Amino acid sequence: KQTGEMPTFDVVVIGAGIAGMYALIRLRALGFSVRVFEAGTDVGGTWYWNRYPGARFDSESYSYAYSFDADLLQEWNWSEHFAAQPETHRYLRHVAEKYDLRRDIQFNSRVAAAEYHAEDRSWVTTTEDGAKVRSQFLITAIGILSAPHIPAIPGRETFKGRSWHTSHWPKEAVDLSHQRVAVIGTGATAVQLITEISKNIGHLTIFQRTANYTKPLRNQAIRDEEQAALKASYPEMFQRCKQTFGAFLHDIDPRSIFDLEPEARRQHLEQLWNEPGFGFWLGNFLDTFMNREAAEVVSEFVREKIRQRVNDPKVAEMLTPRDHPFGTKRVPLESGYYEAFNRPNVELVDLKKHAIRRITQTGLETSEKAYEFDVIIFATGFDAVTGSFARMQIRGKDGVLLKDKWADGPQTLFGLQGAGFPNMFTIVGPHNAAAFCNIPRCIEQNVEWVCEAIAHVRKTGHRSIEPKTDAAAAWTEHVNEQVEHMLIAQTDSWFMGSNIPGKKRAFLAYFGGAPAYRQRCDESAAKGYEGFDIS
Ligand code: NA7
Repeated sequence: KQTGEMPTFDVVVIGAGIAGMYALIRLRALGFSVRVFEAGTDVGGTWYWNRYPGARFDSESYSYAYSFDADLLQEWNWSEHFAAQPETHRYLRHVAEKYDLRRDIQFNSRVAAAEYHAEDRSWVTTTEDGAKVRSQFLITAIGILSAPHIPAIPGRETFKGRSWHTSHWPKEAVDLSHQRVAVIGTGATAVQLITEISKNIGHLTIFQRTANYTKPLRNQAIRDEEQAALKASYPEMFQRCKQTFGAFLHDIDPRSIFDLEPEARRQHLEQLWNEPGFGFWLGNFLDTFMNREAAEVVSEFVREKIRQRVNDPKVAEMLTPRDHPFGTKRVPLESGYYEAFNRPNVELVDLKKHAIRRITQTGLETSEKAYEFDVIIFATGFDAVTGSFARMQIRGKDGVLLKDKWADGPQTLFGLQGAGFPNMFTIVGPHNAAAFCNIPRCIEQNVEWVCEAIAHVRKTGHRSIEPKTDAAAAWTEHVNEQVEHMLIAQTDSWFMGSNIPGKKRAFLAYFGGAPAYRQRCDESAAKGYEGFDIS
């Protein structure tokens, strides 16, 4: 449809990752006209951008796939229990083809701005090339880790070698086999990356600010006989994911770690340690998330494991985390990370001892010495959850900028809508269960809820929906209350927004668990969208 010169749709979706793709599928099925804008050249979102060597699932592949289409589940064979990025991207491309999604997606189109027009209760979305479209509803499907963070180190622009952030890995093959390479950061991304590139590299220097607790991934190929059993188990598996705290196959153990005698405790931790995936973190005792003494037992267990794997005691000590309790930052899963530090051409620098001073034409200087590099890789994470919103000019009622509204921390109802931003929905937005979630499970729930809400507004002859101010305030308070007693709130991380200099420290996720979250969303819908103004 055309309004003057401006193309008009029922719904504009920003982002063609897992969330945007599913939103498109659902909205089409409900009969809405949709335009999706995607900054990249292909579908896939996180799995399109993060193509660095070693990028791979930490969720079991089969538990991560879309669950809404039984045929799709049966026709797709995952090759490994924790698939690597190229396979996941291939899977998402397959879904795009199966549902012929590309015809409604405009690629190479980063959204610069979106503005609410109260007079006709519509949104006008502007892409970076200046093109505008109008829609009644706007759905952001921009992910939680999609605004790369590169620290403002002086001199960065003077570096004569090559340099990039892990989420912008060059598309052409990169040969590091004779290069002097720096990696800055030791988070989940760096742990995967370092393990992989250290296998064939000239010289690798890793700049670590905070040592991390990690856990062996224990990945394996899926055998043919397993494949059939997995496929047969899908209904029960997704049912289980609906019941667990983070929608993973693992669930938090409600007991206290001190319910077990030391020997039994040790055996239990060993057993969790030997399991594949996130069980050691998200299947651990509840009090390890809340109680320092409980967390210390687990922290010490992991420290011991690290020491056993690193040959040089000095390096082992540097890699041993002490600044925060286990599990309060996202736990990276690894497949040979520590062995990388036993290689003669891999060096670890402790930035807590010698901070980075500046980047030079030929490398990097710390307070101790100068290093020369051909390549500097920033594995320095993301301005999480709210960062991607802040990079767009989103204006709601009365021209209020979303970035300003959320300057002291986000205010939303269920992480799905902000007060003052009618008809705009935020899939996996701030204060949503998604950040601790096996994310496609939470994405499916979010998308289904939002699409139903939009259909409801239409069906009942209304034009707009937005959270009541007091309902959004109450949700924000509930979110903060939930996390107050958790150790996570006392550690600096992207969950708390405290990985970004100058960003207001505020919890960005929801720690009440995915089942409780879903229940709250469903109850609201059942009561005619309680907490929302529909007009
Ligand atoms: P993370 O987990 O935020 O890790 C970023 C890393 O970069 C971390 O080690 C940071 O150290 C380090 N960092 C950040 N800024 C600096 C500066 N200025 N100097 C030195 N080091 C710095 O991001 P990832 O990409 O690894 O993982 C993000 C998510 O992707 C992860 O949670 C998974 O869900 C997938 P710090 O710990 O802050 O001292």
